[in-house]
Amino acid sequence: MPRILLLGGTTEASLLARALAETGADAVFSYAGRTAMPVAQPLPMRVGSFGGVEGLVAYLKDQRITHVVDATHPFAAGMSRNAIAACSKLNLPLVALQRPPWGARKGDQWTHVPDSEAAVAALPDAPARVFLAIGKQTLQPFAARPRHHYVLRLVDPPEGPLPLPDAHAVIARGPFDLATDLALLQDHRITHIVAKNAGGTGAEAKLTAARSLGLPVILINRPAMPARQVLGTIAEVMAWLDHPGTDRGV
Ligand code: 3Y8
Ligand code: NAP
Repeated sequence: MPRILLLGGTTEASLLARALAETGADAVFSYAGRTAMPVAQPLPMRVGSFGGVEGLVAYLKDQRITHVVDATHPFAAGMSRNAIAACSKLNLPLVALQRPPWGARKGDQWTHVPDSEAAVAALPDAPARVFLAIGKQTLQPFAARPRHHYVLRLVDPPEGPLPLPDAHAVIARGPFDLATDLALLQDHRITHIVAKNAGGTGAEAKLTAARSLGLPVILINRPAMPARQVLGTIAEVMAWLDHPGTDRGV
């Protein structure tokens, strides 16, 4: 009977948690504890960081974990790299559950950039009204362009002052829908959108709204990841858990 560690924090992780709970799987759902009140899961939860690779190795041993599913966000590169290192060290089967990146459609005005610094450089010189839909961890680079008006969307109210002089924070937790995101872009007279190429459905509404309003989007590419086995659907992960096979995924 496999004992599974599910590294969560995404829509796909929540869907997989439901599938595992329905089959009575022995699994633990892990959050980093990045938000004040993470959504409850139908599995036993642990919240908080592990303490680096060593902490994760100790956890995997202590908890007698036999399989790790990394269903974290494509931008949660630190956690994913640690999972690869720890599973390799313990020779544990690891698989990543990840959604494909978003692709532009005909007529979309998308600019792809490698990181937040390049996203700042891609903003116009003239003052703009920017929907900064990247959360709160990577806002600092935008302080270099204080003349723009920024609308941020955060999960929790900011604890201290934002690093941007002209910014308005919308407090909301996704997944988001088209009506909400259309209203946000129109109400705030947004002229540019900056987003991470997260993929998935939970954050896609702003791109659909931008498309219908003919607004330009600056999209930050995902960080590069070391080689690992990646699956795209819940069904594939469930099958992998039954037969992890020779390819341990690390
Ligand atoms: C703590 C768990 C589920 C998971 C839902 C998905 C969808 C809604 C859209 C916008 C973009 C953003 C942000 C976003 C989305 C889902 C998913 C997703 C983007 C929660 C959650 C945790 C987090 C952490 C949070 C980050 C922030 C990023 C906001 C829960 C709600 C911008 C990413 O305040 C902070 O410090 C927030 C930090 C990491 C990115 C950042 O760098 O600031 N997610 N988001 C997880 C943990 O503790 O382990 O609180 O319930 C989960 C979800 N957020 O179960 O249905 O699957 O992507 N999350 C991005 O994609 O760009 C919002 O506003 O349009
Ligand atoms: P990150 O930068 O890759 O992780 C930094 C550190 O946070 C990790 O090294 C680990 O600490 C801890 N950590 C991250 N995810 C964890 C998890 N699920 N369980 C336990 N510890 C975790 O991660 P992040 O980008 O801050 O993302 C944090 C969480 O938010 C993840 O669950 C991710 O899925 C979710 N999320 C992130 C984004 C995003 O844009 N980054 C978007 C949506 C959801 P130790 O090394 O000390 O163990």
